[in-house]
Amino acid sequence: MYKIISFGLCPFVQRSIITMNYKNVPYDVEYIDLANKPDWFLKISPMGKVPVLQVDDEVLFESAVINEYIDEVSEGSLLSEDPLLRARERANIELSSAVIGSYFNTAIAKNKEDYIKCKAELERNLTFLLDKYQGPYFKGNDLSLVDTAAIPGLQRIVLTNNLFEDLNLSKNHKDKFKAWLNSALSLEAVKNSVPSDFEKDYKEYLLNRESYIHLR
Ligand SMILES: N[C@@H](CCC(=O)N[C@@H](CS)C(=O)NCC(=O)O)C(=O)O
Repeated sequence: MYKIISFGLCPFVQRSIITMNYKNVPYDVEYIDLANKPDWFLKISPMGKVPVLQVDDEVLFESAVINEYIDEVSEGSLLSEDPLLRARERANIELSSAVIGSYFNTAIAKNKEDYIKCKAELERNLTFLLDKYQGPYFKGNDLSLVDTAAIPGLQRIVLTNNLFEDLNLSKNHKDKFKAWLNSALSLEAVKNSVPSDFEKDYKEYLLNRESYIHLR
């Protein structure tokens, strides 16, 4: 049985949970407090970050790598067979990480100037990603590792005080965003990928950061 070391609000952990849920791979979860990392965790996590996946005596880190591993050891594949398509999917997984990073910087920016700067970066990252969205999932009818990597970021953007409304994206891109998120949120694998009080806890966590988007 796999064991994933988790922090309930972490989007990168959620990526791997979605992948394991979707591929029916059984796992245990152990939550840790990132503000007070236990010694045993620091000994196994090279960068002190979650997720970490324990596979017997081995430890895997980095959500994108964990997801590819899970995909490879389970039935079917969430990456294309064609090398060029597969490379493009991996590139878009990386872009999804940039979306999460620029989103988070926007959500926690302390002043208007930083907020606008980070938001512009988020808009740029999202525009590139949404340009390639086919619908209902990223590459069409089949869910892929791009979806499992991107969904946690999309979900958090709409949970953040007026941020989605504030995004300077075309109507077409906003429609694609909503369509993608709706398809994702209808999946059991996604519904069961966060702890039960996730929305409330996440909003509270952001509010406590006293960021520009909450105080303006
Ligand atoms: N690139 C990593 C990012 C993981 C990450 O940033 N995790 C955050 C929580 S969401 C973390 O563990 N932060 C702890 C720290 O930096 O001290 C991945 O995809 O797994």
